[in-house]
Amino acid sequence: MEEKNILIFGHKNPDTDSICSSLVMEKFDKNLGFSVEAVRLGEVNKETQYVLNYLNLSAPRLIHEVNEGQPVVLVDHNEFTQSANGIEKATIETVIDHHRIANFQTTEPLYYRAEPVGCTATILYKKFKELNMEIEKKEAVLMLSAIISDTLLFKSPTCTIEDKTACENLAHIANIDIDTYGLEMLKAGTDLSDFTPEELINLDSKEFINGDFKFQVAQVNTACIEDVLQNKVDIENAMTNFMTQNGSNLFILLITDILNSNSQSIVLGDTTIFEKAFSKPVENNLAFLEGVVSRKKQVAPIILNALT
Ligand SMILES: [Mn+2]
Repeated sequence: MEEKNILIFGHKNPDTDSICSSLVMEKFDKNLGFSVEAVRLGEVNKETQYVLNYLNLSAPRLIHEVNEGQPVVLVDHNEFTQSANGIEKATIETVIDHHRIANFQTTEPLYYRAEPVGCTATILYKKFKELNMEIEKKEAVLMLSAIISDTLLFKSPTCTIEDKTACENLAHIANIDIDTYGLEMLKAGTDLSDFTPEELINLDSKEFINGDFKFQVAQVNTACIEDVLQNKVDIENAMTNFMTQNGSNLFILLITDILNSNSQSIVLGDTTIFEKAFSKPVENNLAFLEGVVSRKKQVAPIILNALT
C-alpha cells in the first residue's frame, strides 16, 4: 500500500502558535523518520510573518480541505468547526493541543495530548525534552515566538510557569532577548492599517456552538484601541453581514490593548447573553472588559456558561 504524506496543521485563521507549532511538529516527526508536511488553513498574519522573516523561512503550503482517508496531525486545535474542510473523513493520527475538547470525534484510536498550558509550542518543547531530542535555533525561535504570542509576553491568564520556563530556555538556545524581540513581534501584528473591515474581523476569529446557539469571537491586538474604533461603523457592518451569512446569534470582537492588557469589545446580536455573562451593559454596541486578554479563558467559557 502506498504510504501517504501526513499533513500537519493548526486551526483556520492561523495565528503564530498554529503556524509555528505546525513547523516544529514537522521537524519533530521528521526526526523520528515520518513522512510529514506542515501546511496551513489560511493567510499568515503580520505577527507570524515577522517570525518567518526573522528566520528567512517561507510559510507552509496553503490548503483548503483534506481528502477522505488523508492522515493528519492536528496542532493547536481539535474542534472540527475550526479545522480543515473534510476533517470528518480524514484519519486523525495525532492531536497536540491546549484548548478545550469539543466537537471532536474519531472512528479510530489516536495519539491525543492535551495540556492546559498557555501554548501548543510549550507541549512540543516538552516532547523534545522527553526524547532528549536536540532543539536547534530555528525551532527554538519558532517555539518561543508562539509562546510570546499566545501568552502576550506572559501577561495572559492562560500563561503557566511551564510556558515561561520553556520560553526562557528557548531564548537561551536562540540567543534572543525575550522582551525586545517579543515586543517587536507583537507590534508587527498590530499594524491593522491596510485591512478592510471584513479582513479585520476574520484575522483571528473562532466560532463556538452550544446547542442551537452559535457565536463568534474575533480578536485583534492593538497598541491603540481608539485607532481601531475610528472605523467602528464599517466594522459593525462587516460583523452584521458575517452574522447573516453564518447564522450567528452573537458576535463579539475583542480589540485588545496589548500594552495595558484590557479589551474593548464590539458586541452585536443577542447582547443580553453577553450582558448576563459579564454583568455589564452593552452601550452603543460597546463594552469595556478590564483585564481581559484571553478569548479562551476569559470570554468563550463565560459566554458558554451563561448559555446553560
Ligand atoms: Mn495556541
